[in-house]
Amino acid sequence: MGMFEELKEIVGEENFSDRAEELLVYSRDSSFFQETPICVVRPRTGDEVARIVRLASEKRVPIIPRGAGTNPCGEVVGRAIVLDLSGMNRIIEVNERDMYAVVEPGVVRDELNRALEAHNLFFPPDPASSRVATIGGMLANNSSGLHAVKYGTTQDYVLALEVVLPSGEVIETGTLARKSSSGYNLCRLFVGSEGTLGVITRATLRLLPIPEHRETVAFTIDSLDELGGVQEAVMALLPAAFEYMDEICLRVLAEKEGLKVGGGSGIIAVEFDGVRGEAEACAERLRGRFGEELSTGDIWEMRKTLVPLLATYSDKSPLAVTEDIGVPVSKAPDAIRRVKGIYGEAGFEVAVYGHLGDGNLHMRVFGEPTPELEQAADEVYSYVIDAGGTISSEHGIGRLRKKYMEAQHGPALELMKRIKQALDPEGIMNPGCML
Ligand code: LAC
Ligand code: ZN
Repeated sequence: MGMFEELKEIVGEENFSDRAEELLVYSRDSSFFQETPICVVRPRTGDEVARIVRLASEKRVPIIPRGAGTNPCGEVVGRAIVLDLSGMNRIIEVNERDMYAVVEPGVVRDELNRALEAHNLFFPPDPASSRVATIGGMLANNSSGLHAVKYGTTQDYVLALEVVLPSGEVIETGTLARKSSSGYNLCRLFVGSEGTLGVITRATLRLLPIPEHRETVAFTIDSLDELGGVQEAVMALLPAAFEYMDEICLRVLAEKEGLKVGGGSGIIAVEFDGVRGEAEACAERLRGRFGEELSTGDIWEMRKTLVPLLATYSDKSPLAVTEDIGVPVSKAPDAIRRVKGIYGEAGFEVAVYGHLGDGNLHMRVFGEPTPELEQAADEVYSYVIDAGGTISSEHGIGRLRKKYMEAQHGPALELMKRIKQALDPEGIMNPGCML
């Protein structure tokens, strides 16, 4: 029997495709990479995943696990069997007393939180793509987003994982206890591994009680020189979200979303949460201190739609190149200046925004992926590494940033390669990604 026939036998005819039009859809993620997969399979159970991976391992055929495909770094694009896990979307258990949920990887982040509302619980990591991003994708990238400044990242909420290893063998790692010092932390190894070490088929996630109140304050700034003072004032109050958007973002939000704003060269949006009186008091401390105060009605909705909105700014595409760099928090204002300077000198316009409370800056460069752009990106990354920062705060390495891994990690990269070799000696799991 040919491999396609065997795959059909595992997942059923309707969950297999090698039709050109479907392969075209799976040939892209949110990056500018494109490659046609060999075929697509949509497993429904962990057992099916294990059988598929075992088959791929026997046949030495590459395999790429995939969620919603929101990754902007070419992480799930390649000549491989694409394993679309979005159909494995059951919430298996919610435990209120012990505050955890057991979920399959295809559960969409916002849908999980909607289901958790009835239990007065929530899963804090909050990527801008939360309406579509899957838990599996978030685990694969250690995603975080808007609330990381107070709540941390996906890895901080993983109690246990079920993983199909590249051989097809299934392991469970972690416990239901809130903390553990037992053995190597394999959960942390698989989180952020971008589908290169195995397939996560089930996750036990730590949850928190929903805060009683959320209070938002947003205002404009007139110049980047104010950012240091703003950061100091906001960080001292332990914000739940702390976002910056530059002048291009401000203009796009005013034009397309009707944000009412008189002027300014950027926007700061801050959220406090917790007991009502305390959250309100924190916001009050910021009011009237900086630029024009903005109506906060849907500022977070606007913020979450920024990436698609930036596509309307120019007739050039808003490219994701150096789009989630991270620097020590206090260096963020300087990093914004440097990034704008580097791209500006190379002749590119760039929109910069991001999670100011984490020192995590996003940017979209308007243009084409030319050698000049790549050179400017090289410069940005080398500045970031020199500043003690990271080439990726939350989106992962994918195929886009592989070439910077050595500069970032030095000899530790060799150890990463040895781990990969130990777990996946045939190199079938998402080859070409990350390492
Ligand atoms: C954001 C995504 C790009 O924060 O991480 O908008
Ligand atoms: Zn982000």
